[in-house]
Amino acid sequence: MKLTTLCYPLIDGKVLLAMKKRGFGVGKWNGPGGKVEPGESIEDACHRETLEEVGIKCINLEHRGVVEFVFETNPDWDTECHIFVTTLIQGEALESEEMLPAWYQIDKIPYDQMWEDDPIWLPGVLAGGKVNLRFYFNSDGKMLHHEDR
Ligand code: 6U4
Repeated sequence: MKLTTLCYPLIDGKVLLAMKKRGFGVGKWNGPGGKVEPGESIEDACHRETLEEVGIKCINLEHRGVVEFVFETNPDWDTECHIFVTTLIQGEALESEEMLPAWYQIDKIPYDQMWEDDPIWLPGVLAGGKVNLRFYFNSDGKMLHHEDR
């Protein structure tokens, strides 16, 4: 299963989300992130993707657990996604070809424009917790059920 990352910069009660402009998950708000490349550590991938996609450097990445996404009819999409939070960043979030960033108050996160699993685990992570869950999706990207990993 491929390894991916998601990063949630969290500063002064606001979280940096970014709208995916193309490819997998297009039109959804998510953390910046993407695939871990061969030979790269998971944390290095998180640093690289956040810099590439929204132009900021993460100073104190904290690993907050794993969310596994299983697409029952498209196993190529399955991913073990490592979740990070950073409370210190360098630079200002900037739009790239891949993502459009925006800061959201934690109580105004646009969950209706995000992956269906996000409201289940992201609030706990943003409140300082960890996650270790597996979610199942059908071929339309509709969430079916979830379980502990
Ligand atoms: P390319 O286009 O190859 O550069 P890359 O940015 O490396 O892509 P991509 O877009 O395939 O990777 O990564 C998918 C991203 O979507 C990962 O950060 C994980 C995330 N993701 C996948 N399923 C998700 C889901 N159900 N809920 C969620 N994030 C999901 O919150």
